Amino acid sequence: MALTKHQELNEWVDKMAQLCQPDKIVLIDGSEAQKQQLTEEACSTGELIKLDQEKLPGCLLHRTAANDVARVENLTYICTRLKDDAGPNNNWMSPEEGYRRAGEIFEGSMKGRTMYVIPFCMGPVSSPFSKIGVELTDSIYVVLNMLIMTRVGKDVLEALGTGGEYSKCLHGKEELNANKRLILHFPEDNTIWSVGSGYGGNVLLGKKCLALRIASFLARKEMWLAEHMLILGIEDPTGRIDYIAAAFPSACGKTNLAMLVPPEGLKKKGYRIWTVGDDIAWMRIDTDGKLWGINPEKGFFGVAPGTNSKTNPNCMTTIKKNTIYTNVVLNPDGTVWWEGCDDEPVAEGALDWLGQPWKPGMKDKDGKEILGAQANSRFTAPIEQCPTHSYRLEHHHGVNISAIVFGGRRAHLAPLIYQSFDWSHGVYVGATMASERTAAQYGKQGEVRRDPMAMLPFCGYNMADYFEHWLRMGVRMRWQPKIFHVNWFRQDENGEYLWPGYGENLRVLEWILARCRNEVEGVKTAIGFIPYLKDIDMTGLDVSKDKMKKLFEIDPQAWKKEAEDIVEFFQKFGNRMPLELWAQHEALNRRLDELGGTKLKG
Ligand code: GTP
Ligand code: SPV
Ligand code: MN
Repeated sequence: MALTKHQELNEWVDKMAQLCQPDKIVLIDGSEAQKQQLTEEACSTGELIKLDQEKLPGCLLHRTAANDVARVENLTYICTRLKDDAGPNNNWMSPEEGYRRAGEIFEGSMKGRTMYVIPFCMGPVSSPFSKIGVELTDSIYVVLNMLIMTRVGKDVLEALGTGGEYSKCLHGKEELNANKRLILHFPEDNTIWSVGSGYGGNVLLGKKCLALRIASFLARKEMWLAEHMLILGIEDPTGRIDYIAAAFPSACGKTNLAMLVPPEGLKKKGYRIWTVGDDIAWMRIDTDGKLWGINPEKGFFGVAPGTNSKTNPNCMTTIKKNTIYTNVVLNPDGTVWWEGCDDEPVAEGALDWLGQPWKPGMKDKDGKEILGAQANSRFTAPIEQCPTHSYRLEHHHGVNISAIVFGGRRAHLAPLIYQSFDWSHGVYVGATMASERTAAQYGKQGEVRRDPMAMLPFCGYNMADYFEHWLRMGVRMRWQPKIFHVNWFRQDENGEYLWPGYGENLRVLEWILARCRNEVEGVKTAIGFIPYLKDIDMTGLDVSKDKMKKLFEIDPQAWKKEAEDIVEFFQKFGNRMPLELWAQHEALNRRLDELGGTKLKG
């Protein structure tokens, strides 16, 4: 019997099966029974470990290979016909070379294994926002993660019909050998080939590969935006909800902000937070001329270390059941542990993320503390388990976005918050973002790198064209969201964070909303508007005036230096770089000369 009613899809699956030579092909139907059966199978082979089913019902643990713990930007390629279309922001290979090189690795790689066929939808099934993909994989871990992260199964095939369009996604674990690892995107063919990895963003192909790299390419053609952004709603006591979309680089606070709990001091104001998404936003201009966004995912693939009941209580509730943990510590009682969770580590009998006996305080031969959980260890959990999940998650055109917030991890330079002067300047602020590298990707941790709109690793085409696209989107909107920049990570001279962050960030969001509603004035500085101190509600929070001054300090010398770094970055794009952004750059330099640094005002 044919696999599906979609003839061309069946033929593609056959062709890929001929290449990979699996023993069996199994269609994933989204049913609970099939999920249970696959879970049992993976537990019997050790691919997954069942956790204590009373304390953590439906929860599983997975350990990746030791060399396979994060996205691999150096092995990630955009395979367009023309190298320039991939741009200096991407690694490039010609499509021929890509198919040939990966094809050699895929060849016969599924012998003795099963190939699972996962029809999935990014966004509510049948929404005009949504895109369908089909992922072929030989990993049950991938199947079970995709069941949490995306909409999978029969109704997706139904929506696809006999000839609908879909992204062709092929994944194979092969030997999990870093020398045989490639993450390839063929945007002109709507195709993704990923081989040799079993880790998150490399293999859950609906996520970064489709929903950002391929989708950003499609979004430019179709005039919408596919962004590395959380979306959250803030409801005030009158029932008005304003939605904010925010782009921070990997492991820089999207999940935390998306699930924010109002701090004690602001509780009596009666805000309610609604979580729409924590990683990806797809946004379109609707007939009302406003920007509307959906979260194309339906689960979280979030960072474990540092997650606890103080920093993110909603998240802790979310991950108590039906959650897959990756690369955390296994306690002897079948529960899990990670650095910065609620509990003390157990003294005896725990296994670290590699499955080795581990005790707190253990040191390696250089005297460095051995982490129990991998620094980029994660949890996969359904969004509907989040106490604050938005009731509009299934709404086919999402929520109206009032503000766009960019932000990075900057120990120095960037103030707590500033607002761009207008849309074009806001695009410049996004395009000139920079952040310190985190454990979410291989590379030197802590090094500041330019990461425009938090999309450097995820833009599926030449970023100069992407900036142009952002500028054009602004022109097409009748009501443009206001654009802001935040930095929760500024430090004092002792390396201590100046701002307490997490729930307290609501105080900054309040100012953002007040600005969107034209309720407060801003102080004009060289880089944008900053708040009058009186307009940030500090009830119940003790941050000294001196610290506040440091948080808002704008050092013209340091900014001049930053401006030079920006020139170097922009120049990489040659004459493809929009002139508008060069004009914005000159304007910044001029303002730095004229206005100098900050004068903090009451
Ligand atoms: P990806 O899933 O990789 O895209 O990351 P993300 O942006 O969702 O990052 P996440 O919210 O998981 O935060 C990553 C790290 O930043 C965690 O260790 C958090 O504890 C820390 N963090 C988040 N918000 C704040 C904050 O406001 N202040 C400080 N100091 N740390 C924060
Ligand atoms: C990120 O690195 O930005 C993530 C995790 O959200 S991954 O899915 O691995 O890309
Ligand atoms: Mn991310």
